[in-house]
Amino acid sequence: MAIPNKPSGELKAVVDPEIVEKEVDILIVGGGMAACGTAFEILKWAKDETVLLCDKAAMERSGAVAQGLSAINTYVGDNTADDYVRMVRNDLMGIVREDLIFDLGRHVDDSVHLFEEWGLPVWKKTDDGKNVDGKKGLKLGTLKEGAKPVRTGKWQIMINGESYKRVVAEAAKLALGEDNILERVFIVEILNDKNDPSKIAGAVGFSTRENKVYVIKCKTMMVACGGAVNIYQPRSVGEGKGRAWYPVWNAGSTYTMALRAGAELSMMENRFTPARFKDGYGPVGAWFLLFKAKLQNALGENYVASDSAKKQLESYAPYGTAAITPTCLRNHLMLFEMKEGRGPIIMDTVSALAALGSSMSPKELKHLESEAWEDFLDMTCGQANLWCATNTEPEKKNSEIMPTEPYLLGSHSGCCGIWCSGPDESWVPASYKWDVDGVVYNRMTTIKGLFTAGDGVGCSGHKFSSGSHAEGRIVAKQMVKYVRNHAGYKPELAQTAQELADMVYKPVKTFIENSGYTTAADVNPNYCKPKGMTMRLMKATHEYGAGTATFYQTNGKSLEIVLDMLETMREDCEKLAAGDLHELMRCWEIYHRIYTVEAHLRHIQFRKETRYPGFYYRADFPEQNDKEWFCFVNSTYDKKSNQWSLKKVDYVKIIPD
Ligand code: SFD
Ligand code: AMP
Repeated sequence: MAIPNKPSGELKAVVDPEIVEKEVDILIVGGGMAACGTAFEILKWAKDETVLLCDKAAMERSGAVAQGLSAINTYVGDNTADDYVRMVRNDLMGIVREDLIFDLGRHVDDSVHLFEEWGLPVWKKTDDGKNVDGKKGLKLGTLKEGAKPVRTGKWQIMINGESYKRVVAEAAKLALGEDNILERVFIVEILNDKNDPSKIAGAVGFSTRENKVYVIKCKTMMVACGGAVNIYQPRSVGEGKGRAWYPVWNAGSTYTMALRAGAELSMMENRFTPARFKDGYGPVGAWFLLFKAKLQNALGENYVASDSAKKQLESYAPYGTAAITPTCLRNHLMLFEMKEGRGPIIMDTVSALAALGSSMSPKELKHLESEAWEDFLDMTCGQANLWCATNTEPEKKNSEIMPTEPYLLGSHSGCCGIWCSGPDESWVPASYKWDVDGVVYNRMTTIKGLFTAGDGVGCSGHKFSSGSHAEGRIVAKQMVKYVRNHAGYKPELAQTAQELADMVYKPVKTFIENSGYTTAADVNPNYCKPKGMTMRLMKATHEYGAGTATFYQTNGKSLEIVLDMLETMREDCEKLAAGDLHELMRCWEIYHRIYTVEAHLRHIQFRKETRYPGFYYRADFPEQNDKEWFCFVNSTYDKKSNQWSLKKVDYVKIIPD
């Protein structure tokens, strides 16, 4: 249940927090789109089983959809699931898990229909081809009844989505029941079974509002804590540093907790470096697809249509020459212009709105302009603020577009994540599915009983908000099946509850024991604060790990240097100190970020080619090398020996071109 905000200030942490022990059958870690899908679905299948959901924040506004969204980017509608696979495969340069993507494509629309049923306003197309927004669109019926959505691209539909997350969370909470939900509980570590470490046995976390540690035993668990943000130096510094495109609160917990539990990761080398409105991080999709805006270089040229761009794209055929240019290659073209000295890149909003408005009445034109603002007010309101602050009226003044710092995620236009079993169907290759005692569990990781969804599932990007929800629902059913098939399993933890609490609260003890040595709490010979560690991490990845400092380039030597720095940072995390509960959360966030970015860079080090030009470049292997690298890269980490192992895994094509 949610705990109200404190009247003022952060709660001081104490050395001996209360320990709360719980035992449930099913644990859901995270409260975002995927977890809300699971929460909504699970009690339909779990009749006698107990379920608990833990979110580090309050579900109404947690995760990537906190600020709302203006579009649902995956709605299959009249398209086919096969075509959805083809689109994702092309966008991600060929190497994807087609079983997972197809499985998602055939289920995703049902979640979108539910969102609309729960009150999410969806734009509609009238019979005479006009766009009407959500409220007016109600008269035209629902998508499920056959009303036509306003398509921006082939897969995306427009919504009035400022309250999207509230709508989805409300349904999730009502279905699961407040008593089965712990908000403001940050999960720190997944716990393997004492007798069989290949199995899941529970998790440990702490409240960010009370001095309490939660030790939770479970038979099965889903980890769905989103992607990883603030692992690279953002372009904005100083007062703007807190800004990012993806949710600043998601700290790679999904990947770090899974890898530390021994789960195999896949394609962690993939990242998403989105092109966004500069400094405000406003998404570009609606501008490209709905408003049909074009980009210009500094010379006012439509560089995307130039001969040099064509030549660039041809060298990455068949993806570069496909009807829709993959997201990374769109970035590559932009970076090419910038490196040639023809930046900055400008989005011509003025011409786009003028062209659309040319056949409109003044009233319709006003509405169009308000849609342009609403796109950001519903999703990234900082961008609308920046427009105000810079006197930008998009019908009068163009805006700059810029590739941002990199993010790690598996649900948007990226595909890093955890290696998961596909569905138990004959067309799914044997290497894509595995069983526990003869039963295959869809979306189970390589650790028995540990599932993931949304940003957590590797090799299957372009799920977006709707697909993440649908995937969470798929996992719900699988977890219930797992629990039923393991009814006799008694999870046992290797550590006592007190040992776990001491581990979680170690930064508090470090602070309390040492803060008296200095007058300034942030400067101390015996500890480091998470803020300092964050700066250290960002500087290292920025300079050596293909951050914006080097136009996203790295090479073998730089990787050696940064990986060495990360090892030292992990050692120094032993000295992290937290004076209050918020800072304790920051300590564990930075710990999660370091492991996650280390996995990312180890994968980049292993893959000796440049698979995603525009997202990152191996300057020492600048080409795409299909002969040697048209395969997945998977990794595991052994926390006892601190050893990483990486390997190639065969790609299997399922859906023909
Ligand atoms: O415009 C812990 N996304 C878009 N999706 C769309 O469908 N349309 C869009 O328009 C999209 N765009 C967009 C998007 C996201 C953002 C931030 C912007 C714009 C500005 C992407 C989707 O939002 C995304 O795909 C899904 O939300 C992913 O779902 P999921 O469940 O994998 O992640 P989450 O929703 O972020 O939730 C994570 C949850 O985990 C919690 N959490 N809980 C406990 N312990 C820990 N250690 C935890 N760490 C994290 C979080 O609190 C949260 O509840 S556009 O750019 O294209
Ligand atoms: P974005 O706002 O960049 O996150 O994009 C939203 C959606 O539009 C995603 O499905 C993108 O793949 C798609 N998209 C964005 N820009 C383009 C473009 N120039 N061409 C084709 N699809 C795009």
